[in-house]
Amino acid sequence: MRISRVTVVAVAVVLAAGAAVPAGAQCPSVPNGTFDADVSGWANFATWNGSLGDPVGSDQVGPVNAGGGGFTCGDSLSSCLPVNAGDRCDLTAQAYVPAGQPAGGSGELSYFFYSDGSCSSFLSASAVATVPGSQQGSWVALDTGQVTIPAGAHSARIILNVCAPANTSMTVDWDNVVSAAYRAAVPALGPRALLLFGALLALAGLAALRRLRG
Ligand SMILES: [Ca+2]
Repeated sequence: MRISRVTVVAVAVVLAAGAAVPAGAQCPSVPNGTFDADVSGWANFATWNGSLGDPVGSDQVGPVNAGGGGFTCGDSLSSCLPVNAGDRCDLTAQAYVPAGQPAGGSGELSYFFYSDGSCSSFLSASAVATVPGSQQGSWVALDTGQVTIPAGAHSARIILNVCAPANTSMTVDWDNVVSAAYRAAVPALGPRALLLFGALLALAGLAALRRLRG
């Protein structure tokens, strides 16, 4: 049985699409990222809020009180999570800044990495996704984008950070914290690319027909 050029092209397209999605990595698994009933797995500035969430149940971080000394931050820390250096991960969450918060404050989402296995020896912090204090009254999706677990890292914490400008108080609610393998967005084909792709398939089909008629 002869394999037509159309089949070869179709198989190549399927293989190329598959290659755009990287193999899964073992990313730190978020403890209780939906805060359905409590904030178990989280410590420090971590108070369960049963009246706010998406759906209800969130981690209220704050109030962080800054005195005259300047910008002050407080963290809600996840429990210590094992990581594998080189894995590519992506950290996402939703943040809610209640009305009346200082516009100059912020909520920040990131990983902290440690060189030991028990989150004792700080190594580095990942890229940070930020909600500004001025974006109040709605749930805002935050995404760190691709984070490569750094060489030498053996454990990590997820950090829900809230920062207040001098002489203010800042609170941010958090929900749906997810840590997962990073998946590159596969670019959608535009109308022109689709037309070109269709024309190429048609040409390949015609060539195959001519060969069959011999
Ligand atoms: Ca929730």
